[in-house]
Amino acid sequence: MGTIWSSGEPKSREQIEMALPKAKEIVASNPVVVFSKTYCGYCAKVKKLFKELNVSYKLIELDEESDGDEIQSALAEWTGQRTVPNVFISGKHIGGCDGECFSSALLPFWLINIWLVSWYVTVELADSAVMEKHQAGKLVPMLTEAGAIANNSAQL
Ligand SMILES: N[C@@H](CCC(=O)N[C@@H](CS)C(=O)NCC(=O)O)C(=O)O
Repeated sequence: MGTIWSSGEPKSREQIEMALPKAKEIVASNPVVVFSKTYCGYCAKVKKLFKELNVSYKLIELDEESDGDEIQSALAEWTGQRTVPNVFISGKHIGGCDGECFSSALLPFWLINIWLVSWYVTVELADSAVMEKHQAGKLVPMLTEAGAIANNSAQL
């Protein structure tokens, strides 16, 4: 099992290349997929929201899979996102929970007045995360269209 900061030994190209089709197959054959880790607080937040919204989704706990590290590396190559949760709806990469890491990482840029670029990147990344999509009212329609919410009265 990996730690919060690393996911074990670096994976070989061959291992990643074997995991990539598996990750793609999981995403292609399920309307909603959450790649998660059991101890991850951000993942718990997304799982709690999906439970409240009554979402049917495929949950892959990477720290419980024998090839979880390889799948995580394959997802990183495929989507550019290494962290969990890593959420897909209708085959589309949605992103993580709330993008907090990205925003705080941009603080130094604000301090040296590259405010325009920082603003653009922050908005782009924030909008790609599950919580922001939900706050913007975009998540439930996506989930409903994907057939993952039976009754879209769940407008929490
Ligand atoms: N801002 C991200 C943060 C996600 C995050 O930092 N996840 C941690 C686990 S709690 C992670 O993936 N760490 C790297 C790893 O476990 O390999 C989000 O909201 O999704």
